[in-house]
Amino acid sequence: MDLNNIQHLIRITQTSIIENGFLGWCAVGSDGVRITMESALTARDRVGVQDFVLLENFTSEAAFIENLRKRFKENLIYTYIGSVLVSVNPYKDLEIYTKNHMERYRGVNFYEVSPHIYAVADNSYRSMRTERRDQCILISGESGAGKTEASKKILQYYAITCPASDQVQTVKDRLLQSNPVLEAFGNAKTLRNDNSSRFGKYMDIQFDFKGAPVGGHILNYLLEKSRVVHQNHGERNFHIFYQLIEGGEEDLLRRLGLEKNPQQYQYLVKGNCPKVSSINDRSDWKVVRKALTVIGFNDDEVEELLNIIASVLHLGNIQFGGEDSGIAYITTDTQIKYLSRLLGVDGLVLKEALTHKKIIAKGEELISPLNLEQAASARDALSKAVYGRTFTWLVNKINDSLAFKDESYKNPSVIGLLDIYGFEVFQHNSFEQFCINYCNEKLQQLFIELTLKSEQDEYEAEGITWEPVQYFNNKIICDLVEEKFKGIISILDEECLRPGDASDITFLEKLEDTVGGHAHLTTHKLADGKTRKVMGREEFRLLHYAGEVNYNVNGFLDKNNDLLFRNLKEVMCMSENTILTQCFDRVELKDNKRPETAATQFKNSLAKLMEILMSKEPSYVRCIKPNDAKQAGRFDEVLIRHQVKYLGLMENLRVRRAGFAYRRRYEIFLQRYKSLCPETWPTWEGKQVDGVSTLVKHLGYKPEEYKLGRSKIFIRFPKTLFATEDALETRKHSLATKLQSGWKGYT
Ligand code: AOV
Ligand code: MG
Repeated sequence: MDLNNIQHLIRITQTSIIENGFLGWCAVGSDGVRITMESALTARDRVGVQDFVLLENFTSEAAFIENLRKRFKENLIYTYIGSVLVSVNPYKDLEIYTKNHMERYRGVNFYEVSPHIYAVADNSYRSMRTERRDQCILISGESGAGKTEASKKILQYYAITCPASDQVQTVKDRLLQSNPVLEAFGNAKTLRNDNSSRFGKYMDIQFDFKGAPVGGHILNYLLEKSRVVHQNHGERNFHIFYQLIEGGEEDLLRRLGLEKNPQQYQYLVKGNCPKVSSINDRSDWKVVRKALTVIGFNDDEVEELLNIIASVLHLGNIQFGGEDSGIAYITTDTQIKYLSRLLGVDGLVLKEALTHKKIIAKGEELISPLNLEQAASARDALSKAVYGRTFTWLVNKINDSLAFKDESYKNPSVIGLLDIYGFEVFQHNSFEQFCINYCNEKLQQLFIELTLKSEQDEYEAEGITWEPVQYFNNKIICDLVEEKFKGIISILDEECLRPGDASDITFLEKLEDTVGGHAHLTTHKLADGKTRKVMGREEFRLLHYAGEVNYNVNGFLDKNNDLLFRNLKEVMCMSENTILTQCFDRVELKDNKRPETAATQFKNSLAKLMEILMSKEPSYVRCIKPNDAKQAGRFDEVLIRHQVKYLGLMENLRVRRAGFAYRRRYEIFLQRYKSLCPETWPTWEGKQVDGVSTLVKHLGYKPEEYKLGRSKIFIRFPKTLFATEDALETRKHSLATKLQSGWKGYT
């Protein structure tokens, strides 16, 4: 048998998976001899089962966990549930992300090689190319489970394996380099993760008709701005502050008026954690500095950006006196001098703005002095606004640099990558955790809608006989948070808008009154004797899909209002720093309308995101965190079982086992494969369903392999479709050979 032929026709069939319970290679030579090359996968690759669908006892959670454990011990962190990839964070570098690995997954069907994040990336890419349908890859899992790492691996895969030209290379470089920059400004060390994403990120990668990445676009979601001014014990501020201080060149720091010691800065000392063993701020600084240049920031822009970062630190060190009189004044003039120079603002005006409040009532300006506490909170509000808006500016700037410039080519194909902040629970949970966990509820809801629910709804709609699988639908929690008038966000907004005695506590009381009886919400007042003990007076508890979280209402109203006094906005508008003048637009000063609250903005942006995701064909990566100690090799069974449960993996498996791997609308299926059957080629005149029926019978599909629904064919095993794809390939190949030898007709 000709070896070239084997290579050309090499295909795995899933026969071996289904029949033997492990993956083996099957190659078919041109002489029709089928050989099995199991050696292509090592014995180690075959520890446990690579697809949970193959578990003998597939309804047993214990068997599921045992399979994960066996594989994890062998550093096999990836396992499928059908086409969903389950990934367990190894907390150590594995040699599985090399160029050689990328090559192994390129253009190869999902089941031909061992499970890998590259297989998911490649599969989406090929679907996008062959079916011309936009894709998205949704990565979920709790904080520290490995979402951000997974999304970076996917991006790297496209950057290395997709076709490139000089122009495309620039786009690839920029796509890759956007990561260190956004992580520097948007990630921080938390108790859950040393590199925790503190913003949600959705990135579109755009491809041209040749399949080369030609552009990108990022949507960012609610940055955790409060971290700029406060960090819990053991946590840090955003990485960029430490990178600049530790890595910044001496004359740069001198110019910025910064000392080489993070402990000097009030905004960096709250968590008492300036250094993290897993992070090298100094070398990260170099990476970020270079990345800014690759993305296309010129020196002036970098200078202005760093002026802002340094200014935030100086702002944090501004202190106030005036305890006796009750009227605040600034006691730290050095900071004002630096701020005035770095931001190009008048020092006196800034001082005045930091200690007075200006409001416009009935067309008249009213200025009143602030007390100590008010001044400190005005200062912090300014720092948060400056940092938050600069972050958005940064994302916009990166988007400009990634923008697809070819006007003549209107509709690039898209693969979207979603990497949000994972579900998190701390000892103290505030407005930020509420938003983050709500965002995770939405993503879980989408997973349910698109896999568990829609799969079963579709069988019903298509008239396919089906044994329903029960699952927990978290829509009830999403509704509790976002419903009009009586959802938590509505109640919070109402308190934010209500003049008079509205406070965090009245918000809590209103929650009790309105949704107190809800199965997923408890408050101190409503809790039974047992839970009352463990619940504070200022807390409400949500029973999320991923577990219980107590939220402390302290600060909810302020954070949701997210107000910045007018005179501070005015100072920023007058700044000579051009980034700031883009961030603080004068138009905002003219508009006296109350802006939407933070939670409502977030809710609306998530609704838009869901629409974007629903319009694309999704793939899922479900990340699992193996232990809370961030340690390699430790498989904490209790923790893992909890995640398997709430991620709905068992239900996912049950639906998958009972279901059909592929489905295609009749017209699409017929269009693609009609050349394989003399009766359907070149056109089928009758009903589409009859054409498909004729075609699959001709191809030798057995009755148990497929079902015909109202508008679609359902195929149970991937191997059936692979065999059909193989036949198509062979047909194309023989056609090409004929054409090469001068053949002109085709019947
Ligand atoms: P997350 O994105 O899911 O958490 P990360 O992707 O940041 O979690 O992963 C946390 C840490 O785990 C990383 O910094 C790595 O040290 C390690 N890690 C994750 N995946 C891998 C991998 N495939 N190989 C080696 N190490 C890995 V959060 O952003 O906090 O929700 O909000
Ligand atoms: Mg992350």
